[in-house]
Amino acid sequence: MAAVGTWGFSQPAVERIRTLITAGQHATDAVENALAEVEDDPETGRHIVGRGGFPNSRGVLECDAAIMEGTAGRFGAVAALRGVGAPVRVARRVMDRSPHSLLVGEGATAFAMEQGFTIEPNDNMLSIHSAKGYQEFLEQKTDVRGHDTLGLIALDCMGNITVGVSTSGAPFKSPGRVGDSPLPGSGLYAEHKVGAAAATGDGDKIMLHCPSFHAVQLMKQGLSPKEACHNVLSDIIKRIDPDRLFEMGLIALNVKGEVGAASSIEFPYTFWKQGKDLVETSIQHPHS
Ligand code: SD4
Repeated sequence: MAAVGTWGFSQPAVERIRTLITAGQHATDAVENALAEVEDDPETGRHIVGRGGFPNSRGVLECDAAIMEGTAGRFGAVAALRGVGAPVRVARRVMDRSPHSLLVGEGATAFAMEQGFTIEPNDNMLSIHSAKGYQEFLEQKTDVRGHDTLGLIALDCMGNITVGVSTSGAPFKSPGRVGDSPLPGSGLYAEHKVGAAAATGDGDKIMLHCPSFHAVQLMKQGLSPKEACHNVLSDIIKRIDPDRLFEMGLIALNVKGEVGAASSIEFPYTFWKQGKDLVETSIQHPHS
């Protein structure tokens, strides 16, 4: 059993996964539940995940979330979803109860309604902090930037590996903008008997490189999660103009419970492995 999460603020969510999988919960349920708790609390998630996230340029919160289960190779995602406090729960329904993989915008909202989710007015979706941030954006008094997708990977006691991600995307983005997070292979990827990976950072750039798919394929070829993440990042660096290197953090976990990360920025991530008492935080320094 093991779990890993992007950024320091994933610590309580990784702790939650540890409790759930130790009690025998399936990795998919544990990832969904841990992500949803952060999403639905407006004060957690650094204002970039679920309820309480920064809205788009018109003041409306639009969220992206996805879940991928390695065991059965299943995937579900929503993008630019409005009015739902815990978008990953809708992504899970897309995976479990629809013939589709990704639903966006109005169609995602309609599906959520059909599935019994309450669609809340936008005012309920913003926190005091995110509403204030939006006001400052309108008054051109803010330089809020953020690349803080919450990505979580869990390996349960049966060897199931599942990855989930959630974000409200780039603060004050264009309506309808979708980042890397809900795109399989870019924001997340999982493969049975191999491992899983998740990305965070500048999704408009990340999505061109499919880093999560790449990392999992390298683990399949025998690389450790750390080697895989580093190879993905160096491969990107080789292919782009150095001045155009973008913000990206990548985490990976294999089915042996080994963890790795690589980043182009200072990137804390948190992890736990069976046999350890505590969820630990590690800081990945750029290119190190
Ligand atoms: C995205 N990678 O939507 C996500 C979250 C983020 O700026 O980093 N936002 O691009």
